[in-house]
Amino acid sequence: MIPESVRAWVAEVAALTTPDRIHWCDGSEEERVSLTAEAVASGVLIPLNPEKLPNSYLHRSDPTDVARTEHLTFICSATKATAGPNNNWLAPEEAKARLTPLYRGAMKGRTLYVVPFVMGPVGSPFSKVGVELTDSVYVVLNMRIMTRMGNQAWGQLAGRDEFTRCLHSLGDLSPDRRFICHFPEENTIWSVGSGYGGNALLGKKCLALRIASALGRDQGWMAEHMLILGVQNPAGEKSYICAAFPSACGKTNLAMLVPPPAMAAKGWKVWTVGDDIAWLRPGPDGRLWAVNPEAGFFGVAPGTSNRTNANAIVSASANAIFTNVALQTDGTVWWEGHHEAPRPGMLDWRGNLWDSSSGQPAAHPNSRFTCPASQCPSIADEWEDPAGVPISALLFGARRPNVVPLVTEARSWQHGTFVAATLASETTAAATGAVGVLRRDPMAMLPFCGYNMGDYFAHWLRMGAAVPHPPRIFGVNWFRTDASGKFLWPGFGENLRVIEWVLDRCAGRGEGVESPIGTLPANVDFDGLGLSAEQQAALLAVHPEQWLQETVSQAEFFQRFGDTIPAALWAEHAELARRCEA
Ligand code: GTP
Ligand code: SPV
Ligand code: MN
Repeated sequence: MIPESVRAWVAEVAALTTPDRIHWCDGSEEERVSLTAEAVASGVLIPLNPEKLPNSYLHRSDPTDVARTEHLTFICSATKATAGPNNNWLAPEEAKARLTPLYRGAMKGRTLYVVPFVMGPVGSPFSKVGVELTDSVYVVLNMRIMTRMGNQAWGQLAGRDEFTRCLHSLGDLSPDRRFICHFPEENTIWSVGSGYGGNALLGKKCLALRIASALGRDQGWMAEHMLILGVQNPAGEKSYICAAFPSACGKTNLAMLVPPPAMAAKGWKVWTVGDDIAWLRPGPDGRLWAVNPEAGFFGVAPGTSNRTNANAIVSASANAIFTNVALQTDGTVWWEGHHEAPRPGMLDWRGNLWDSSSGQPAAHPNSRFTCPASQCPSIADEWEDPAGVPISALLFGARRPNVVPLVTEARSWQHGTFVAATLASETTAAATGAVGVLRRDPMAMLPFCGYNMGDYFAHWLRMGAAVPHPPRIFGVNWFRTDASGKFLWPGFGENLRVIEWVLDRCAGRGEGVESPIGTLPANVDFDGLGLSAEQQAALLAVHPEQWLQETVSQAEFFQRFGDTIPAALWAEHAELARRCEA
């Protein structure tokens, strides 16, 4: 069942990395038990309270290895132009010359785990197979949750040679010897020097976004940094939407939205299909259909509570791996924004006694929980449907303290592509580097697009033209603040009020008011939120002079991409400036 090409590659990697032993993962429960015991014995995992968090563990990563490292992430395509200004680029031969010495002997004293996995439902012709070779048992146990891992992947391959070769070693964990390299032309990923999240769980950002985006360009589909949500209105009409927000800007939370009591009482229902990645392709009905290629959640812990995201709390209440959270004395976990109170004796994410007066967070701001999607109380029955779900609307949102209103609808697919291509957000702790700096993050894909973003925008325009009934496109912003820096919008469950208007627009209902940047809602249901008339107006305000300023920074961003920016997007840019001046 295992292709000869896999055996040959494993032998080649073993000769280079010289592990003490090789373990071929089968994905079985016995294997999970024995690998977990191994991880506990070596201190990689700390068992948590078996009554309160059954079968769950804490992992503390190296303190210098706590987030994706975009400056150490490379696209190694044949030419720099195909990688584009949005990516770091290395020539494939040069990347291999640099990384090979870092892999040489790197697995001495360690086990080489062979981790076969499927992204997407098993048996679906659209799913993709990867094989990750890694020396991290933490990576294996996370991949077991995040993907369909084990022998089923060999079945999915059915003897074919079509799989992504994912090579990973912790190396010495030094940021000076850390590289995350993608070879789209060889369907290969090489990662070394990090054990964290998107740097090391290679099925996620590396395969399902960077490699997949390039495949989608060639094959007529799209790999996007989007959640997938099912919504049923009181009339019983069920619709699906996707939403792209940059890292740590609210996808998991929107995906698990709990309708506020007043809307639940009217009959609103919400289901989760995916929380981070969507693969979209044209369906036979001329709409775009979305599949969640993942099998689990790798969610941001801070801010997650019974009040903000009860579904995530339940999802991660068993069979979970927590990374870099704080540890309470009773073997439960804690982070900033948790609904429980921190108790004396709590250990911080590094394992030191936490001093609440230190001003230091107890959990790392990018601490995370990994848990199976099947445990989510709001998971949709159809979440593993190989055909996916038909998408009515695409939302693009980010952290914008000012300028961007709560919601606007784009005038067309082309205008919506422009809105998405000019998305900007304050940076977060999900990647190393400064936090709170405004940067352009088109489609929330700046760190994840595996090729030149100008060509990616062209692909978006082509996809819209290829689909007779494309989703409507909306811009949203949950993060607008008042003069004192306080969020104007309550967010979380209340975001369903915005979605109500979005779905009304998709159904041809929903009153709108034209503005220079798109259609604003004539009325959002603000009832019961305690917002003053000024606050309501501030949430929806569009100031043409601020948007004229935006067009300057949009132009600067587009200019970096030279003539790869489609003329249609420059036309939308000119049109925005014209409308602001009018
Ligand atoms: P990645 O997993 O990094 O791709 O992030 P994500 O987009 O899934 O972000 P997530 O939903 O985990 O949210 C990140 C942070 O934003 C958490 O601390 C949330 O509590 C907070 N957040 C999410 N939704 C809202 C909202 O509607 N309003 C406010 N104020 N904060 C929110
Ligand atoms: C993100 O940073 O967007 C994540 C977490 O979803 S990671 O898997 O580390 O990329
Ligand atoms: Mn993400």
